[in-house]
Amino acid sequence: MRQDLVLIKLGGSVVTHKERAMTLNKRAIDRIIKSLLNVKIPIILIHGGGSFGHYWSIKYGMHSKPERYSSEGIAVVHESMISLNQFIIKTMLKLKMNPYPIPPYSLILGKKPFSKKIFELAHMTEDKIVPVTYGDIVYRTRHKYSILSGDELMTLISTVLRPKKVIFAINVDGIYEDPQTKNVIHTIDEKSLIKFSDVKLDITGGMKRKVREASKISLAGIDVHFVNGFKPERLLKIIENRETEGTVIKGKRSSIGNAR
Ligand code: IP8
Repeated sequence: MRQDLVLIKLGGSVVTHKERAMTLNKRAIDRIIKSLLNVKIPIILIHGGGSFGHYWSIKYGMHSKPERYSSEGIAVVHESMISLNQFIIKTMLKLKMNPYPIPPYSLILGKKPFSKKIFELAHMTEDKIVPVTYGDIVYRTRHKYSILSGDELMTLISTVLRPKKVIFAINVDGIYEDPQTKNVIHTIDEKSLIKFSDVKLDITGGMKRKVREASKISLAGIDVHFVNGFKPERLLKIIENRETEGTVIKGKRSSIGNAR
């Protein structure tokens, strides 16, 4: 059963100025959060690290592989994410959206999603609370930590909760067919996903990871949308099932009759 829920990730390049260390994009945060006031179904929000978490994790040489990292680095990266999260939470609070920050560390058990806790996020939305979680450096196993990206959190939460809508708000109009022409691909289905991995389409770093996570979500039979976070009206249109600019990765239709 798909839950009457929208899961949105605000990309780090939307909520921060990625090229300037520790710099919020206050205008973008304000516009996108305000637009969410018009959403009629429960929301769970995730945000990325942008020039907060990414800036410091690069400085301290941290990545998604669990390793023994500098304790100082772990503390600094985490604190930077808390301060970015605090700003987003305060913006939402001013608008009476009842945000509730959720440390991502509480949503995993080792490599796996901690389903019981993830289900609780959906329960919290029944009380008109908006759970907000974020990419972060997290404890994995004894002495080992790793970066848990907001993109991975999208997969962990989507596969457990199966939200009606799963949306990545990014800093461009969608997934480009070709970065030169900037032609946006409107629909990606299973077949084109395979082509995607074949030709190793020229999607770099961040975008590659997003597409990888989105394809995992689509394998669970869920459509995944990519939309320009600087154009919040498009995000609303997706939620309202209206046509708009962006990319959708179509959920795989199961031959055994997956409820969609
Ligand atoms: O921006 C990573 O989250 P992302 C957060 O979703 C950190 O990849 C701490 C680098």
